[in-house]
Amino acid sequence: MSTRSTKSRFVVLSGGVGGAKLALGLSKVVPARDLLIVANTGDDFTHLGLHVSPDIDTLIYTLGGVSNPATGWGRVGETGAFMEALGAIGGETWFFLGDKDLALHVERTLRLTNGESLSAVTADLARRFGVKAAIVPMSNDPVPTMVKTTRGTLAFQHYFVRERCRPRVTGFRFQNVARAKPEPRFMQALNDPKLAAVIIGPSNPFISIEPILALPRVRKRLDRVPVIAVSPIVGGQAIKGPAAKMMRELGIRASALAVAERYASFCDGFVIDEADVALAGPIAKLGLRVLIERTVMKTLDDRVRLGRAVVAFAKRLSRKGRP
Ligand code: FO1
Repeated sequence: MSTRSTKSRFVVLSGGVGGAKLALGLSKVVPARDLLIVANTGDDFTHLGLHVSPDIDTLIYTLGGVSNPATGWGRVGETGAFMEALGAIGGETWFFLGDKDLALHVERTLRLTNGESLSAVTADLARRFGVKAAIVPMSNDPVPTMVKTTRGTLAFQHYFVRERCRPRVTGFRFQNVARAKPEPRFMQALNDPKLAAVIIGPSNPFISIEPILALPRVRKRLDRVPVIAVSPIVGGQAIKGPAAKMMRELGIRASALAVAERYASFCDGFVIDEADVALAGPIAKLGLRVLIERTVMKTLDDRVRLGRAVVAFAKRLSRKGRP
């Protein structure tokens, strides 16, 4: 059998909405046994006494077919009776927990308190939502993202939701990351001889992907496996969220080229949108192979088409080694 045909497995690194859309597309073209989806947990926090894992939940709801299409996070057909009742008695309502979503946070918190790992809870919840591909947290250890801003350092959801990303960002800190262990299946998948490629979803590089890369041994391992990234920036704008704003505040051009530069030391292939065709040459000069595709995923067809294109791209890329 040729080397190429034995390499059939994919690891996807995902933040919230964009990564989850690509993961859904990939789940339609890669058999479930060959796909491992690794969720950023830097956004996790304890709120109202509950363990909330936004990126894991966005993945579960998206792949489970129950995500809210308007927001990308939370559940479709959600109601807000709990929030309304909480507000009426003076509780904190800046972070919206829908009634159905709440059930998941309560159940997860209970199981974590009873000693189950975040991996075990995630696997069981995903199964109950009918998700076939494996979703794992990047680590079972807490690695909360702290956002450094000109108004001081803020816990991630305080920056993102409570302050609506308004403070000017000066940097990030992934608390406890040096002591955290990557989730065992994640590490196993990175060391699997059948690994075809690691796919970095179109997620925010600073707050969704870099917390995963900062875990011990992960970044080093990427030097030895094919890596493909999909740009989260299209035409100088973030598809969703504050990535472009953060780049500008950090003195980095908001462009797909700047993301490619950030990933160039470990990335082999970079997927850009048709709108950024002019950047193909400069990105290729970084030593990356470039795929030009429609990367803005509005429909399920868009997600599947992009998933298929990324898999085909991965198969075309030779084993690790710059062209
Ligand atoms: N994002 C918001 O902008 N406002 C919210 O009130 C909010 C609540 C929320 C509840 C559960 C959940 O899983 C996600 C939620 N998000 C909310 C999204 C979340 O803060 C971010 O999308 C991610 O952390 C960034 O990937």
